[in-house]
Amino acid sequence: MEQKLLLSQLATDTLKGLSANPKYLLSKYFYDDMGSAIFQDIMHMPEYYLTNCEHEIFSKQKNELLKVFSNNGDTFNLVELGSGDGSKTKILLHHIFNKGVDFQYLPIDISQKTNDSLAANLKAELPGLIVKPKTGDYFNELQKLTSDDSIPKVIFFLGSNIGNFSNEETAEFLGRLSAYTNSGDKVLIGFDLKKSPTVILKAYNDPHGHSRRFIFNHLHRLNRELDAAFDPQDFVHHCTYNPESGELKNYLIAKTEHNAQIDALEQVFHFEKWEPVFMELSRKFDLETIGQLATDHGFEQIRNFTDSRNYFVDSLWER
Ligand code: AVI
Repeated sequence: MEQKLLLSQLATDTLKGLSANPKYLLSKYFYDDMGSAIFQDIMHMPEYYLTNCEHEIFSKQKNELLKVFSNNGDTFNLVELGSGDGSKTKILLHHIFNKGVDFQYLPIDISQKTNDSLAANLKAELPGLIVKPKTGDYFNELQKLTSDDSIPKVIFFLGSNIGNFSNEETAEFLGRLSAYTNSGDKVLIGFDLKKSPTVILKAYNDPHGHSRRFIFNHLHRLNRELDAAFDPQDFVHHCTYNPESGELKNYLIAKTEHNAQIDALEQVFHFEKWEPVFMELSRKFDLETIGQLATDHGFEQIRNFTDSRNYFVDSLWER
């Protein structure tokens, strides 16, 4: 039932995106099982500095982080939106648990499979920790938490996932985050910062080809799930970085003029030679913009935790 619903949403969004001028596809569809596995490869490569930076911030500043999460060891719920395998968060979970602080970990993820494996993993690693995974939409789950709980929350949204949102989506996301938090609740949001364009472009145009595979997986997914007939040979991956706006953009560009049939949509799409299909935005921020986002959405910025190279920031805000 759920599979059918997801499929029809994919079909609807694909029809809309490929009928638009200029054409686009939505990056949220990168993350099927195959795409999630490729993203793990991306996170493990040295050029993709984002993961290492956040890992460094958590490893080196765990004491300071805990101090701002919990005044005098007061209890709290640590909620994580899009927890995935929780690899970075585990550094903090170990630390907070070992300090004897009374807290529960509530990871929220869209994938039941991911949640099950995280829960099993934490049970083995930290047997005494209370873990209550929630599977589903971030805000549906957050709403349930807000309505039935008076324990202060610290909400994580890590990895610069926020960078994949357009300005409108960012405003909507932060607006809803604000609506589902109470006075005194805190949020920790990971933002990738503006830096040398060479460093940024290498992270998204890596020599191992993982980023290319990641972007192309979208076409493979359409071939698999919508009976599309895309030939990856007809496209080339291209990424651009605009140092003024901080926008890293991923495209697929048609190498030849051609048609591609999508059976599930009963439609043929025409591509001109060198026609771009916009695939993903990955925005890089400056500290001033981050502070502005906090105040615009009713949060007070408490502290920025940066890595030693100032490549990345985990920004802590309070409602
Ligand atoms: C998930 N997200 C934060 C990644 C990013 O860096 O924007 C997705 C990604 N796209 C290409 N490489 C990684």
